[in-house]
Amino acid sequence: MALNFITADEAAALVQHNDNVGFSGFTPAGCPKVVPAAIARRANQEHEQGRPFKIGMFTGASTGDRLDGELARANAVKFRTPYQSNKDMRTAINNGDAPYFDMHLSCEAQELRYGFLGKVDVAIVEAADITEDGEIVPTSGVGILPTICRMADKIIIELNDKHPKEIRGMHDIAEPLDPPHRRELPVYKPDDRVGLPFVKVDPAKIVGVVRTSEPNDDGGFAPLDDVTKAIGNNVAKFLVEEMKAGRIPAEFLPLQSGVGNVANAVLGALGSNHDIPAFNVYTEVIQDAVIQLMKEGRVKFASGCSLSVSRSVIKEIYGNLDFFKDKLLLRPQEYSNNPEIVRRLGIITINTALEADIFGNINSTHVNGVRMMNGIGGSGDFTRSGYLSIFTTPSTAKDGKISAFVPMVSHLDHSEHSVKIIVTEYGVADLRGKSPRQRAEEIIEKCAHPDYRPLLREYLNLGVKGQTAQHLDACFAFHKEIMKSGDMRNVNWEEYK
Ligand code: 0RQ
Repeated sequence: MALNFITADEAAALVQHNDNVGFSGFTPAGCPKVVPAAIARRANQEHEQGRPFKIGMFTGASTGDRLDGELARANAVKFRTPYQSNKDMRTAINNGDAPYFDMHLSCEAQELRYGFLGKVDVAIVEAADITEDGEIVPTSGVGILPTICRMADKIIIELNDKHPKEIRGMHDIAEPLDPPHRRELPVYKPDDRVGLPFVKVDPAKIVGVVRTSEPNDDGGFAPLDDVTKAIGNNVAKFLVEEMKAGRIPAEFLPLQSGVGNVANAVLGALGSNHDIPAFNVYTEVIQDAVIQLMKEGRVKFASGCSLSVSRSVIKEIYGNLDFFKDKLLLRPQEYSNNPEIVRRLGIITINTALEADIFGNINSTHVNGVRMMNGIGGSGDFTRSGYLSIFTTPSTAKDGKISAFVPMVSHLDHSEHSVKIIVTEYGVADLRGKSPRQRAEEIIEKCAHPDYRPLLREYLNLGVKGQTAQHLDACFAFHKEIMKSGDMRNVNWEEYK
């Protein structure tokens, strides 16, 4: 069947008001780049004519400004799920203009199949290659691509020539059966393949192919500062000690690390610490540091859902496919983040907290319990099932006015039961085998900023008896203080004594 080449505006005309649209990709990698902007233009035109135009949005995770930013600014969002990190989308969510629900990334594809989230009318997917019989080779990010292609009535392809056709073979595409027919997901080692190197769809559903030549967003990383460097080194030192104590096998275990500067710094520190052997990565987001370590022989293999790397690094990978192709594997998020696989492989998980409480509960998503930051992403998929679940955070935010450690988290994403280790620039709190009071003492003395240690010690000694010494009147005093004076250091416990 011949492919129907169309323009982005013609593709946008195939999307109707109220449609639920699934997008490929994971982080800006692998996301469509020109059709979403054309849909946003169409929404603006419809709104000018006094007609409604909004779409439901299923993405893999965060996307680029050309997707989330454009649709948020056009006020074209009927609903949005899951993880996002675009400034304008975040504003639309927190203003109530874009209804948003957050979920664990590994669950999204199955919840679509179970029918929990409604119909997928259109799938818009970026491809490096497409054949007339319906074989789609994804680009640098996969996300929920196989599921939305199978479920959608219509598929629109962005065929992007910035990604060479020769990356065919770098993907492993599969979908599990649904209960009661689900079998194990047979990934026993990070480099095990369980599917096909392409997504196979019914070619009759492909309503149009739009040619593009759009590069991925250029993420880039801030230069390492003293705080991120210290956090990275603390994680590396801790893992070396665990290995020496025999609690991590000598050949080491696969690693997952979240997104951002801290994650990049941690990987860099692990790579340059030669007490740690060359290791494998089983993660969702493969960042620049992994590619650098691969070149140095410190990372042997990386399985992920996307290559979320800067433009110069993606060019380097595509220019050296002979070296990289058998060391990198991109999977759907249902596999890259699957708790069954995470627990089987014994993954060491490293994610970033927005705030933690002194008893070991983590808030990854809500500023002051109210405003959505990004979403839980894959942190829950990995943390709950990990061999050793680590959270990192700078000890303070906003020039020291906010403590990352509070008496009670203002929103809960990861409970005390799943969190084993917390690391800041000051040190490592090991929460394993400790009671809530012992955990609080460990976190205050090892991780909290010295400015906040006396305040947190005083809180712990307000005289509450019980398993967990939470003072129900005082537990949000830090959060109330930031709203009142703008600085948590002004908290005064006298009124609670
Ligand atoms: O704001 O940039 O305006 O100064 O939050 O904080 O320290 O730069 O850290 O970029 O790694 O983000 C948890 C949001 C951390 C992220 C979170 C302010 C701070 C700054 C960012 P400014 P940093 P990061 C894989 C795993 C959840 C999902 C996850 C995240 C901004 O890591 O989204 O782990 N994690 N996914 O000043 C108010 C506080 C604050 C605060 C920090 N307590 N109150 N503001 N900030 N702490 C990813 C995927 O799943 C795809």
